[in-house]
Amino acid sequence: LLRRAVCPGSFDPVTNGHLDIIARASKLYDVVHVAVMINKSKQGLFTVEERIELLRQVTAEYGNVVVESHHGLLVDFCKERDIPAIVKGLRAVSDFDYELQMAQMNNGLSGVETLFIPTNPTYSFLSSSLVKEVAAWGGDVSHLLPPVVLEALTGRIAGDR
Ligand code: COD
Repeated sequence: LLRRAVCPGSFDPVTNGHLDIIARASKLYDVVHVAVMINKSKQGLFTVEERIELLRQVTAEYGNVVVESHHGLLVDFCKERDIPAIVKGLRAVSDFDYELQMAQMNNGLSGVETLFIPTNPTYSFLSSSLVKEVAAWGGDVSHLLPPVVLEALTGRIAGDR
């Protein structure tokens, strides 16, 4: 029996912070599903297909990571694939309230468990939205993103101007 977990998120785009959690989860489980959750009310900078493509490129080296998208509830994604565990990174106390709420809701809905990995302190301030904002104003974010993601982000911002 393969032990499976899911790392869900928006990944718009994937950062070194996300990648740190995915890499650590990939050492604990046989298969890690990365789920790009589709949120119709939140238009991203990257399309879901672009986010998946970037995630596939930067997770290829781990060998046991599968990247997929899902439109709907995370618990249904888990049920369809027999995934008993959600793995998430916890950055700071500010993440905790909302993460606890979601963990309890998801457990109540289907019995799925949520496990938290403490963020690498190097990335504790890092989020996709801050990276996009800093990059849009010409700030250096090269130490916060994998090279292919930096290239895609720089290209997208130049195209928007
Ligand atoms: N360091 C470590 N981990 C990080 C970092 C960092 N710097 N940044 C993000 N992470 C981790 C966190 O665990 C985070 O939860 C995850 O990566 C994804 O981050 P984002 O910003 O890409 O994604 P979010 O926060 O928008 O994701 C929210 C979900 C899409 C997971 C959530 O809304 C969801 O499950 N939606 C599906 C619909 C559903 O089931 N709703 C009911 C929920 S109870």
